[in-house]
Amino acid sequence: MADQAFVTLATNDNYAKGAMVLGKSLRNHKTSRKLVALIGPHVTEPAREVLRKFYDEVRLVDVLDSGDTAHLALMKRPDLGVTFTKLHCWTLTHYTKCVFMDADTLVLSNVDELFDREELSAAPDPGWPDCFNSGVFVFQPSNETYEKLLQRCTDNGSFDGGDQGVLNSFFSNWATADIAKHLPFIYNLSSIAIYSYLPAFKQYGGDAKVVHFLGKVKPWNYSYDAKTRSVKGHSQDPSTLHPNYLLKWWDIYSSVVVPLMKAEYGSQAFFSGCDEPDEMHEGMSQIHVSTPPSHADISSEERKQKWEQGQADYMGMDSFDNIQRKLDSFLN
Ligand SMILES: [Mn+2]
Repeated sequence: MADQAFVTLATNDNYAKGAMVLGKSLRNHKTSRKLVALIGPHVTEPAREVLRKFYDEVRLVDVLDSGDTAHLALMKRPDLGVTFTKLHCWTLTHYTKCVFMDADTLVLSNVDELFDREELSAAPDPGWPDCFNSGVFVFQPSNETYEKLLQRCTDNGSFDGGDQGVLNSFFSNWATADIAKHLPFIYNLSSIAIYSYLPAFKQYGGDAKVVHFLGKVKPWNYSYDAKTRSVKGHSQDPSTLHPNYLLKWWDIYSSVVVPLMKAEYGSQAFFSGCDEPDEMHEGMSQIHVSTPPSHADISSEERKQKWEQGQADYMGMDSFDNIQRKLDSFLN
């Protein structure tokens, strides 16, 4: 199985957090395949280091620096930068077959059986089911396919501005040609579907194997109360109906990813998104988090100590605005 891999993509540190949780969820469910993370140049060194703990291969894709077809394509279509980065997965020719998974997906059980499928297998998109959703798909790395995809991109662009449009135009007979290439929806379940067809979700949702956090608000945009183990501020989101997926994501993130990120950042500040007041007294976990504003009256010595322990009060006293004001007062 060394010639097959799950592949994901992180273009910044937020998506890197998603990739870490995805990687950990694949490991938790004991995949026998390799794990590959493609990263963009904006992913910082500490995040790369933590990604390496979950992924067998962390590969930098710098389209601007590649000097090849992708670079030329980007010159003509600068709007499609992230898309070109994603298409790069076809160049992983040291694998015979791969499953691409977006960094905003989460695996709920072992999904190695996906490798029984052929290129291009994917699940229907909930918005337009004759299109496949490009958050999870089976593909076969090939430089020839890669070049053709880029060519298509440069000539025709993308009808939706992203990789899903490009891939659906390229694999245009997906809807009708071969039902074996239609992955069951439980391999790419989005919360949008919970919204639009609740009875079906109640009937089949329990079989879900992969959750896709589709839409603008991603799991890492919320914050989490580690003390009560609850995700905060998601009342406007459809996932309120079944917030346990979001909770599952935060469970892995807060217990496994945050401690590794803290260790990697060292004395540098890392904003985890976890609130955990009074952790010193309760001894609940090793997660070091921002001090809640209610602690605003601590002495400056105490505050300095907290800052040095990586417990800066990002939302309050140590917020960027306050730091800037301080800097301005020195400069003026
Ligand atoms: Mn996605």
